[in-house]
Amino acid sequence: NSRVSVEDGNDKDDNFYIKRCVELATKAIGFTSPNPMVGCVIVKDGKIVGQGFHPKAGQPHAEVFALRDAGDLAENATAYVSLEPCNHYGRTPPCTEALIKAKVKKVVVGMVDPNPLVASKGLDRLRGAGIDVVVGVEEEMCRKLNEAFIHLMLTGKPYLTLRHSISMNGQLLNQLGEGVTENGGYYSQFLQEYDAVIVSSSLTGNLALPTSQEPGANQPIKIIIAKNPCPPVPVSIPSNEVASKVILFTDKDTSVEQETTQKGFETVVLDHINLDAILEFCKRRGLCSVLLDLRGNFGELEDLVKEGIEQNMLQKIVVEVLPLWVDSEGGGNSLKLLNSVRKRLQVSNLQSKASGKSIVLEGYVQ
Ligand code: AOF
Ligand code: ZN
Repeated sequence: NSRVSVEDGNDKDDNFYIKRCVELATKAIGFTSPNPMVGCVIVKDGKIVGQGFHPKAGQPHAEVFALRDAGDLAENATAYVSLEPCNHYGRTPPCTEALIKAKVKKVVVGMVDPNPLVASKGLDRLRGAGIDVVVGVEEEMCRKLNEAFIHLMLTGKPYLTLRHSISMNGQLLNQLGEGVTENGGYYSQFLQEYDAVIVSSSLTGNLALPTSQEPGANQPIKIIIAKNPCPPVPVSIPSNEVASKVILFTDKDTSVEQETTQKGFETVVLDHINLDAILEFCKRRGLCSVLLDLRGNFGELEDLVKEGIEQNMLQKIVVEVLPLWVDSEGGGNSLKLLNSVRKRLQVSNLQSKASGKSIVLEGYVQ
């Protein structure tokens, strides 16, 4: 075991173990909302003697699983946690007390918990009990892991991402590229991170509703927007969709055909369909991350996109570029939709990756 100390006094092993915590935490990707994903390892004499992650809201926290796993070996050990241990009674008791009781010597934390109920109080409690505490190891990685949770805690709003596909000549496409929806494709991986995905009712026709193909993946709740000027266009939803996973949002001027209402999907009727109301609904349901997915005949989503951009409601934008050059016929609604919005957005940390035959761009709205 070679322990190398770096200049700021941060032990390189600390980074290694916090990365391991993040890796453990992601085993519960998509399943923890409204809670964050958290991982914990207990290390003694350079060896991992216990590990755990938070699987789901209502279940024990990462520290509890890791301490159980370590048993008596936790005494005088170092606990690594990707998020500050909580110091409050929520659905579960405080992790600080569990760590103190287990007599750990030191706690290394990835980032402070933005939850106002915790917000450094967990660190204070541990220090008060004579435990050595280090904070801010691999902080960026820990933040990225829980960007939706952090956003919700700081703003009180669910995290909102806009996704769309374009051709090489910059036309909006209503299709996805080859290979991206399959297991391992960006779209399949990306979907499992979201609690809800908003799609147009036309997606329920020939195009399949968004489903992640990752084994055992979280499947986001599908929020179907059924909105039509006159005459109302029928909404048909494949019967293989589990009713509890579909919520229909409509307005009082749209008549949803009987065939659909009979399927028993939860239906929310608003005076006017708007993003703010949908996000508020999601928040009340404990849905922290929402994907506005421009697929199908996304005319029904046009006002939502405009509202999202004009009211600065977007946190992330994902654009898939397909290796296609299309004419005005093949390009869905063309860029008219997005260009009609009178607002500039600054995007930061733009990153690209290849998936299937497409290139995917991802950036954060400042
Ligand atoms: C931790 N370890 O693994 C998680 C933490 O209702 P509860 O008891 O589940 O508490 C939820 C809050 O606890 C959540 O909002 C966040 O602040 C923190 N989550 N804390 O020490 C964990 N998941
Ligand atoms: Zn806790």
